[in-house]
Amino acid sequence: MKLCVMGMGYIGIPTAVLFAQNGVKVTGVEPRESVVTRLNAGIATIEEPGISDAIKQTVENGSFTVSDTPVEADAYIIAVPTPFCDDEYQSCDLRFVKSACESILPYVKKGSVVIVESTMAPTSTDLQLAPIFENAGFAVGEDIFLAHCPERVFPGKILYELVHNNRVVGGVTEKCAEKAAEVYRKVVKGEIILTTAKIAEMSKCMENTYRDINIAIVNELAKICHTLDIDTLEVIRIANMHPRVNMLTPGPGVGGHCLAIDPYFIYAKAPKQAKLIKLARDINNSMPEFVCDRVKECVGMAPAIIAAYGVTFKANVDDVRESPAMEVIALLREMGYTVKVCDPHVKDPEYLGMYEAAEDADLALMLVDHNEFKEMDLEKLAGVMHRKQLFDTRGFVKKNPFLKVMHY
Ligand code: SAJ
Repeated sequence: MKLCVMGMGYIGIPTAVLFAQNGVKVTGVEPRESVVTRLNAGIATIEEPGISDAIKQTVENGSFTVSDTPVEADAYIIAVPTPFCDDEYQSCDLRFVKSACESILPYVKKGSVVIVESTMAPTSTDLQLAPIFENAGFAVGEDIFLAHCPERVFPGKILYELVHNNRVVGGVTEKCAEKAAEVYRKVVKGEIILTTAKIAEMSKCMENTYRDINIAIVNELAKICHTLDIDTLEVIRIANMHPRVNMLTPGPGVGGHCLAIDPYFIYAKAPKQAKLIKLARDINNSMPEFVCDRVKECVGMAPAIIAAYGVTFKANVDDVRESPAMEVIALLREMGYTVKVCDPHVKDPEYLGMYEAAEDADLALMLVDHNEFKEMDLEKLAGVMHRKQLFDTRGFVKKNPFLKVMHY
């Protein structure tokens, strides 16, 4: 089988190498020239456990190559970004998905399978993508087979989850779903669930919305507990001892390219009904400001020096998309504070080493729970600080004799 994967990002690359490791000849397609060059040299362009070796091995044995143009293939997997539009509802922007579909039109032949993995608003495949192929003369479900198979892997565990997770395969027709399922059977060990394209779209958006709402409730709890002077993390620890309660962890907000975006895709389709969904988004979006208010309580008005730890949207990744940590840092600077930043996962000439960032600082502010920060020598940290205090928005730093630790 020949496979063409459109989009060499966080999903496209691991998907491509996984198929390449399983006897499929894979061409990755990517417009960014530097990414094409680096991948073809066997060099990883994303941070993800195991990905470097997998790229190197599949490029060296010739099963994975990358190009800036599509090729003729038996199956196409589209894994390009779906940002939100700059409109009132932040609806789903299908620009990149549509242009990927259009760019493969000259190569698609009778019998080709086209699978879109990018997250999309419900009804996008049936109403927006199928017509692209129909208008080019292909009968979808007879000549070509179009399906939406949302990616549901967890950054940090992508290579494992691509194989072991259940896979939802939503066809425009039943035959489309069956044909797309055949493609995934080559690599997936989890259950393959056949359904319609719009159920697949809605279930994917809803999974992330469900998690976003669950994070919103603990973030709201953090605000309530702050007002009432109650220890939030202890409340959650004890509440979670109930057999049917499993509260998540509050943080500086919700980021990444999934939870912070997908709920809007549903909201934009039914704004009058999607009240809770929108409220959860608003609560999570308000967290960076709440963090800044807490910082002001700790150090007083500017000027003061803040050492900010972590800029990524979550721990142990290099991804800063929609990162609330970035927003906190920008807001603190707007408030007049000097913010020194440390993040071992992100290369930036401005970023400092772990203890260097804390020199003369009035507060160490934990925004991401990277492993490096969990292993920090707190005595050494306190030793270089001006005021020995730490505010941990992620709840991982334990009380210690060297500095005062504050949580939500
Ligand atoms: N977060 C909290 N508190 C928590 C858990 C997460 O504040 O208790 C924050 C994180 O710090 C981060 C954001 O939420 O800013 C999202 O992180 P995440 O770890 O919840 O999820 P993602 O975005 O890395 O991956 C999610 C996953 N979806 C679900 O768990 C329902 C993953 O399975 C999906 O494949 C992925 O979205 C996706 O691509 O849609």
